[in-house]
Amino acid sequence: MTQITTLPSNSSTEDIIEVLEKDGAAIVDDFVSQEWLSEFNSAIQTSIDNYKPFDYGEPEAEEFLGRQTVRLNGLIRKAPNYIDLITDDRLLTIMDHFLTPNCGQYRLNSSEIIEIHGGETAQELHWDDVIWPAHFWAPDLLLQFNVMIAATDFTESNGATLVVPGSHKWDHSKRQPKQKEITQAVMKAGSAVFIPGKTLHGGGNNTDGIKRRAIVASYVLGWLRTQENHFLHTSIDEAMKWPERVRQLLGYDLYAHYDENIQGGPLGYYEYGSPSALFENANK
Ligand SMILES: O=C(O)CCC(=O)C(=O)O
Ligand SMILES: [Fe+2]
Repeated sequence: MTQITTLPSNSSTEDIIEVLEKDGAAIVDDFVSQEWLSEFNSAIQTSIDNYKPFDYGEPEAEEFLGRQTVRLNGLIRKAPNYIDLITDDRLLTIMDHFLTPNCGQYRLNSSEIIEIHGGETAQELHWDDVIWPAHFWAPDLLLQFNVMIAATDFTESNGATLVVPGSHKWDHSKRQPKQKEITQAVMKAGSAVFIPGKTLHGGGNNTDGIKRRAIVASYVLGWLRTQENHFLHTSIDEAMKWPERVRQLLGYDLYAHYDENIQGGPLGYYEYGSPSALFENANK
């Protein structure tokens, strides 16, 4: 039976990167503190209590996103301490390693709650990079990197994420996982599972009715469109109060990069310059 390597909370980013390079997945125990998690969970609870199912449109989208699953995005607005997560030094070091070889600057792609309730069926195994056509043109180019924090315990019976370690190196058009190659990200609340965009994975089925809540922070190459439109969850006045790095991650920057390996930009003009001009007198 295959397993995801679980690393202790004091692991170095080098150790985490080594496992991720080899297996395409890793769990880090106690990645966030219990204090941070309870503050986050209290802040988000109102939004979860007020949740009204979205109309996802196509039945395929409904099937994929889940009929017994509460999903929310816009976490930057719904839970103020989400900012600490997306600017966590360890996360950014790992993103620097995996994403900056393919771009100048990366951005936050999506911020999500995925709370799987009783009766939810397993999500189709997939790789997250598939939402950009570039995935099919350049199947080996990593576009996006997903980190999921367990906001409740993830167990075999409440929908812990299904993961296929090693699948980041497969030719996905040729190879399907065998049952024994699929495992689950079983972990305690506060732990994190790292899933780069070429690794096969999917939400698990919930047979015991105990709610399984994940906090997602995914990052994407800065020259691709982000899955979530972060601007619409905030205002310039609110963004003014954030640290500059948070604004950059949310897209209030100009993407430009020119070196011998990769060239592109400028993208994201505001008045033919960087949107950061809007914040010139704000906190750095
Ligand atoms: O909820 C999970 O465990 C995984 C969800 C997922 O992979 C997705 O929605 O893309
Ligand atoms: Fe996914």
